[in-house]
Amino acid sequence: MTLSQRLEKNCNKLIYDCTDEELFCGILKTIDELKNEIKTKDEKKKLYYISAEFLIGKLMESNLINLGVYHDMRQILSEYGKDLSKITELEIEPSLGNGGLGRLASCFLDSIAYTGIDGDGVGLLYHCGLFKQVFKENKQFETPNLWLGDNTVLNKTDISYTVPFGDMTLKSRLYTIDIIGKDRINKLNLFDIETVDEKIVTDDIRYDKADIRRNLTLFLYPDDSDEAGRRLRLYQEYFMASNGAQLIIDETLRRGGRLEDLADYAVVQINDTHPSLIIPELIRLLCERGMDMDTSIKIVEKMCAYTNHTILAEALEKWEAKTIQDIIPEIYEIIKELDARKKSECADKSLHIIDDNSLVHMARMDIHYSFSVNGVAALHTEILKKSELNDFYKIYPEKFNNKTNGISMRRWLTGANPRLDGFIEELIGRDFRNDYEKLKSLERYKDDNRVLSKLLEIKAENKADLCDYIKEKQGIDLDPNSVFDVQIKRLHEYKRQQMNVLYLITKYLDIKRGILPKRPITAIFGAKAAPAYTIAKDIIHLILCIEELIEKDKAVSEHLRVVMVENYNVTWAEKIIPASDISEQISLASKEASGTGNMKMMLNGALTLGTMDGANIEISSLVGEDNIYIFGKSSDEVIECYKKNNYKPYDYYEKDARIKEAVDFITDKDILALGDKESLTRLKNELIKKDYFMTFPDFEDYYSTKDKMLSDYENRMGWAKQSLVNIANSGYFSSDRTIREYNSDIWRIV
Ligand code: 26V
Repeated sequence: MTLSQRLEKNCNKLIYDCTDEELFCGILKTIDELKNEIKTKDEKKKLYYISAEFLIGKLMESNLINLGVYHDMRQILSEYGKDLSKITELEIEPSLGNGGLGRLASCFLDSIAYTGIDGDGVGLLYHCGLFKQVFKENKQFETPNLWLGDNTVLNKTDISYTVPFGDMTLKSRLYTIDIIGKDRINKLNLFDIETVDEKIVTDDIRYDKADIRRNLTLFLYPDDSDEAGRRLRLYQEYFMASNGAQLIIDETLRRGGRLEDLADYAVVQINDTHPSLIIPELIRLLCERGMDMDTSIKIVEKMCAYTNHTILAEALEKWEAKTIQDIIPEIYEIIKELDARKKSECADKSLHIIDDNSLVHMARMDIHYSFSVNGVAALHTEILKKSELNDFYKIYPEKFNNKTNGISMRRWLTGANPRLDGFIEELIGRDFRNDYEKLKSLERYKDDNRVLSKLLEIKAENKADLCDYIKEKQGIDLDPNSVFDVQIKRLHEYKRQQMNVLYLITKYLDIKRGILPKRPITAIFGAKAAPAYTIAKDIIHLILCIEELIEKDKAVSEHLRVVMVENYNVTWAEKIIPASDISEQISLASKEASGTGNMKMMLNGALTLGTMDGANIEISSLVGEDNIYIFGKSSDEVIECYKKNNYKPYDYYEKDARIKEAVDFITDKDILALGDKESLTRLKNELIKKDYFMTFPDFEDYYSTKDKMLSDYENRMGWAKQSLVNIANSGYFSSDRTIREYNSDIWRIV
């Protein structure tokens, strides 16, 4: 049966006569049928990728791509005047993730399945997931994102485990999502409890944080600014770890493995510290089944590998011993034993799992009891080895390794940018999809004006599409001929959205004075702030106030627009990234572990404006300094500066007229007329008095580098050439490459 006949059969109607809804259902059925034709082979050893978040995005398109029928499906539909992108609009994006860590986990699941590795994801099924962001009065508000509905991608299983807490026992239910590869189907295992109750949540996401039976799997990262929130998080983390551990043991036994050989059957990749309790939980379960403590520990050490995703101290999890003792007493006893063993070996207190203040350091437990510890980009791993985790590196040098992050090229090129994907195929054939390093051969076109013009044309079309989409979603008219300057990522002070805003204020004031940019600029932001992160919310408030100020000022808005998209998510990213010209990667050097948006925009032909941080460093060495715009202090300088502890933002504010003018404008009467005085004043004072992430010292360099970039943009063919070099060198960032490295160095699954 041809694909077209199959689709027609599954729609029960001629394609031509189908509505988009009918086609949506027909395509789902077609995907199911094709999937069922794939025979998945179980290997002896299996990978479990355990993570608090999976930012999976919509699945229909990527499923079609991995099944190898995406291009045909688009073609068939277009022959009947239908548009696949319109049909996929109907799919609801799952809300199971927050940012880079969760998106990475999803790109990894895609590559694990696609490269043929036997490996599943393990996580929680959050009913409201991450909150939905709503803008009112130029501020972020949070509402529950009830994404589940009558969701079609989730399969309910009959698998259920009991999870023993100190005060109660909870029963889980396993749901799965199929992760479709080329010739195997893996699973994302998501655990839930049946007693969870969405009705306890108010519109502004308040609920009884102590009612664990009803709230356990409602939200990802519940607000932990109070004790009840922190306790809930620990309940979640243990629930995830225990279910994961029970699943691993069950599946091993089902495959004929013995518990003594568990490490030959299962390897666990711990994605940051949220799932770390799987270490003591596996030990507990092995002991419960009659194994002695020494043997269980030896087995678990051989099974677990830990990935660190951040060096920000506040993000490295620490739990009060008494909280663990109270909520999961059996686990606490095991952690105490694990700690005692290391205390007897190492005097150095920085290596102790439980410190003198009775805080349990999760990352320390991971490092002691895993066989592999990896960072996510070259600089990040070096910083871990040289400073943050140096004491551990000294005793376990063999455990440390780097795995530079990657992205699913199928989602971020083929799915998100079919125009560019198709053009690349025209130029170099389709073989690059089996090995993305082959994109390199595009470089032979770098002086070919026809190719360069076509690249500019594709970008222009993508920008026009984005304008239509933003118009439809937010009612805003943007100029597709302007430069699209994009910063899309979680809102955090270290990522320095505030520096971008200060630049935009400077441009605004220049325009007011009659100094006009050569071409209009459209600054696009997408970001959610953690609900209790006040300064991050203040930054969003400032961005939205400036957006409104400019929108109302015709004289300025012809030259400069600011737009913050509401509820930034994977779907937004898929629309924005192919339309981006400038990729803002401006974190304070040493703070961004890797970044992955930087890779996605590079692949889609944007040029990076960035600091020497995270994977920007690898991007820079791949494209060469002529094809990237680097500014700012180096990580060594920044680390030195923190050591000296003598940075005084006020000195910069006083001495640099541009900084002073921009910062003062935050509380200018025109802004105050649109915003909240308390919030804006707090932000201004934070910058002048603290500026912990050193915006001011990098500002002048940022300002002039960005201006240089805007002026280079006017040399359209020169820009297109730089863009082509970026695309051609992005193959290294395929997550297929990253996963092959994980497999050959860590997992070793055949
Ligand atoms: C930490 C916390 C701390 C408490 C509030 C909620 C919360 C949520 C997540 C996290 C972990 C943050 C770690 C993270 O997302 N790291 C990012 O990982 C990406 C993938 O490796 C990497 O590209 C980014 O640079 C890094 O920031």
